[in-house]
Amino acid sequence: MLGAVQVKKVAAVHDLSGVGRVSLMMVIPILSTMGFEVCPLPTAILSNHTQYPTFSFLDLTDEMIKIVKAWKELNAKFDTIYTGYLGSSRQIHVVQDFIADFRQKDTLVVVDPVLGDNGKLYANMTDEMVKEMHSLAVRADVVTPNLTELFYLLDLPYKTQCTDEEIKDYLKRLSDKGPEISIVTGVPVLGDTKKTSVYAYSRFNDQYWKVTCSYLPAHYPGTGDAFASVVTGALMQGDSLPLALDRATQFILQAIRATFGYRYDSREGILLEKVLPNLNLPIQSCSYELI
Ligand code: PXL
Repeated sequence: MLGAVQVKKVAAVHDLSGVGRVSLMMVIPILSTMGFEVCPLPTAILSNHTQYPTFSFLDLTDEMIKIVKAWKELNAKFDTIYTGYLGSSRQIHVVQDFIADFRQKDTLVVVDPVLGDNGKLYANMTDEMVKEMHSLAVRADVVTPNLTELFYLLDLPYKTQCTDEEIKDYLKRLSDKGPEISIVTGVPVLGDTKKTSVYAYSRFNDQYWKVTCSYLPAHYPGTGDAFASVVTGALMQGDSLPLALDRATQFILQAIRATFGYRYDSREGILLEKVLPNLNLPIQSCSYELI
């Protein structure tokens, strides 16, 4: 309609961590840069992310209930609901109710099931959280675990040496529980330690995709948040799934390359500020494969 507002809204259900770039401090700049209004529903406030040895932690479950109630009274509407790090197992029920209340026919629901990395749960995460996160993930349209989180969600032992066929089977099993699209990040390439892949399954056309890129030997917290944010933004912009995967993978690689050469405490995360404008450049080359 002529003159109607064109800026889509995304409700972003993530924590706010003051130091170390993760969660809302990734989600807000990335999705704003990609042209969307971000409406945060903060899950917890932390001094810094939980990969530092100490942190303060304020659980916002009770406040979230009030925020959701106020949003209902306002009749707020969201094109997308995108969840990440959650603060307690009880809170996951609040998030499920929020999704049930605000989901409409065309709402995109993205669940990044933030639980752990490198085969281990993050500090503060419990088996109860894993169970609840599973019940949230199966309600998503798009789910974006890393390899560790994928194994936790499927209740399988963690391993890093996986064939294409195994990953395809895991993604199919996850999608069979509900999500239209299942994506897994950070899968080491068999026999090549200098490469890493992301894989995705789309139930709609029963297709599997893979994007492989260079792996640099450094660990930066928050890259999963950045990846899921770019995938969310790309899908909201109307990109196909493989294009969204390619854009997110290339963006993370650019960000890691922009960070890697410095003398720097990697716990502070990728230097997002140096690469944000890249999100508005046309994609230079695609490397996705149908597998
Ligand atoms: O990037 C995932 C993440 C999000 N939020 C908090 C975290 C982490 C990972 O460590 O600690 C608070």
